[in-house]
Amino acid sequence: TDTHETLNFPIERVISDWQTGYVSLHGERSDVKLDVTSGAIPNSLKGGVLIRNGPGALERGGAKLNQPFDGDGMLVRLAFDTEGDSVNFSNAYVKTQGYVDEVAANKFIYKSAFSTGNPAGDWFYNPFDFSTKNVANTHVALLGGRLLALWEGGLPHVVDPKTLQTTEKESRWVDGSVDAPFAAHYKRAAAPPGQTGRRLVNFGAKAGPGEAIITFYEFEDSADANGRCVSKRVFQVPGAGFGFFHDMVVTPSYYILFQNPVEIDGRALLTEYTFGQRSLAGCLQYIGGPEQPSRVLVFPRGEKHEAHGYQSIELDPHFVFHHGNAFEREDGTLVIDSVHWREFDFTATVDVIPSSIYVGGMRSEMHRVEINPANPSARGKRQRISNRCCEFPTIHPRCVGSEHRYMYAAASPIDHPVLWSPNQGVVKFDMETNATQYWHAGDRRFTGEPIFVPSNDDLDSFDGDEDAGNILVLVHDAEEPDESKRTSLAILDAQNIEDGPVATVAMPETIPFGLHGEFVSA
Ligand code: 3ON
Ligand code: FE
Repeated sequence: TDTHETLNFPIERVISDWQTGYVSLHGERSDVKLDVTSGAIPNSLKGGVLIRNGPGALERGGAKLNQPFDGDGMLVRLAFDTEGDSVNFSNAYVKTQGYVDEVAANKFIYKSAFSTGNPAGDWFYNPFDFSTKNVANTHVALLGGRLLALWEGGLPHVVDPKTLQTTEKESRWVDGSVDAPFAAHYKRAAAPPGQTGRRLVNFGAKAGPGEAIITFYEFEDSADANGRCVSKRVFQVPGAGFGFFHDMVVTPSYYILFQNPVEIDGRALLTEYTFGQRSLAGCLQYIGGPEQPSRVLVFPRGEKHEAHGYQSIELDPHFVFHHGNAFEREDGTLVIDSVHWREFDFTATVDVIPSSIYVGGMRSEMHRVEINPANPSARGKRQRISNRCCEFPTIHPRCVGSEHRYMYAAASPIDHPVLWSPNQGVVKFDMETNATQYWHAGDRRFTGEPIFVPSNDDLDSFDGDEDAGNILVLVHDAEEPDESKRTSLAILDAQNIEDGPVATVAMPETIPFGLHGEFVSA
């Protein structure tokens, strides 16, 4: 049987290189002009802006967080010059109350959702404090001319998309429509049948011992609208209280969530969590198995299915954070492409990573699921698309909710059914031919979320190639000797990713590994 050694893959060095991307970038910079390092900026990006969110600070006052999901949200803004080959760089923290207080105190004060150990430094970590610091670190959404900094455990923060200054903490939005918690993964899609315009669709999932309360929102999504909420539906889902709903998919007639087989350890909650020795997420346990399936929850969207409740369809057990897309076939079948983890360990941290984790373990692979909402008692069909482990899937924005041919994701260099490793490139899946392409960023380089930017951004009347566009991805270079200059932006031609970047832009600082962002055209 293969090992990383027989594949000649230096897994130990790759892991230690990868850990060098989990750093902090304190302080803020505005309007740093960057010239292109190689190549030329494609015309369709010119005048556009990329804004990305992610944990910016993993230590404060000498204390460290061992789980990057808890880092305070830091926004990076890259504005492409309207004509030339330069890019304007800014970065700023979301001014959450927790960030403001902790910067002033120069130490961690609040409990965070994932980190184990004791970042506040006392033996007891805020006993009987059941609140969790809203770090606003997961994603951004431009809506009604404002930027939302999103985190799925609470309310969004409102930020000025040009200056990155926070204008409103924990906002219920301009029309008061938003309740906590408000998820970090929305979709932009066409309005449901019979209605016009485009929508930003999001959800919120309130956890609890008996049930989850799940709310779906639709906001007007056009440049001239203020982003008001035009639809809000609330569902009670018994037994789904800790299903860990991170991302969603939407089709013309449905909102779709995957309920993960996760339960809360009640004893740990009452003892260690209550007395401040364990995080809330640290009390969660993956319990997938023959008797504990995953579930697809299918909720009605639009008028067509108004009278029906939701459906819950079993799938073989796995854990999902991110979906690529979903669509409805003519015969009523629903198809959902997502990254499925074999399992998920909520106590995992980046401090200690044994290379054995990259032999089987928590590997994350692209899967296609097919279910029939007319026959909800039948377990859905689940098929693996590729052995190449990946995360952060994305598609052309015009395909959201309809059939897509191409998908892109950050991916491992190893294409193997058992062995895997951190993401060092970008994979492109062709769902029609089942072919995949992979761009390798470099043996000591690591890729974050790829963002697809179509060369034609008219989403309503479009007949061009689905892969006509560029992929923007931040790359961390562990080999760069200047520790403050390890990040660059790579721009790929989505039709030829294997050819490597058509342009690269070196960043003025090392940007810690981040989460999600979006590109807004001129
Ligand atoms: O019962 C719930 C428990 C809980 C932990 C209640 C809850 C909803 C408040 C909650 C909070 C969940 C949160 C705040 C989740 C935040 C997740 C987050 C910030 C990031 C997730 C990232 C996921 C992935 C897959 C990252 C992958 C990274 C790489 C592949 C980079 O190498
Ligand atoms: Fe995410």
